[in-house]
Amino acid sequence: MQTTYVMVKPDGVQRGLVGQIITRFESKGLRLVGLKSIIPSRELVEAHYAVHKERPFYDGLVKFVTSGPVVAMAWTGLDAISVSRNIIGATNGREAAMGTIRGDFGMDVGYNLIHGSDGEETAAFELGLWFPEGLNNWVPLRETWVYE
Ligand code: D4T
Repeated sequence: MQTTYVMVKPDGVQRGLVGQIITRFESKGLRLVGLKSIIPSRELVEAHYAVHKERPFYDGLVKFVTSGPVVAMAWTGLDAISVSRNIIGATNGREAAMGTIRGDFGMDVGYNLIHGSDGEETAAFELGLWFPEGLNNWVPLRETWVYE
């Protein structure tokens, strides 16, 4: 089992897509182990996107993600990291496959609605950053019918 960090960005919250986005992860069979709505500090977002510090879009990205509430989530499941990346879709909404969140709802690279960890190390780092209080340890009864 893996746990991944997923975040609805300010554009997804402002556009009222939080419910539809959560539904996709929930109905796929992933287990929700952390959820909160926060307006993140600049410090937190800078740490989250530290790998992009030298990229030309970094300053705009930090400004965007600190501009309003985000919905921070942690989802657990078998291969949860790649499964979540598939649910999310390619970075640019105009190129993302239909049926993915970005493909169905997005038109832009910057305003791309949602973030998902891209590997096990990143997931561990991001979960520690956004959920220092820890995650809920539980197994939903329905999981009996999710995995054979
Ligand atoms: P995240 O990290 O938000 O899940 O997105 P991706 O994993 O799909 O994409 P990424 O790491 O390449 O980019 C991180 C973040 O930066 C924004 N961005 C990216 C941007 O504003 N302009 C750009 O040209 C690129 C490449 C979007 C996602």
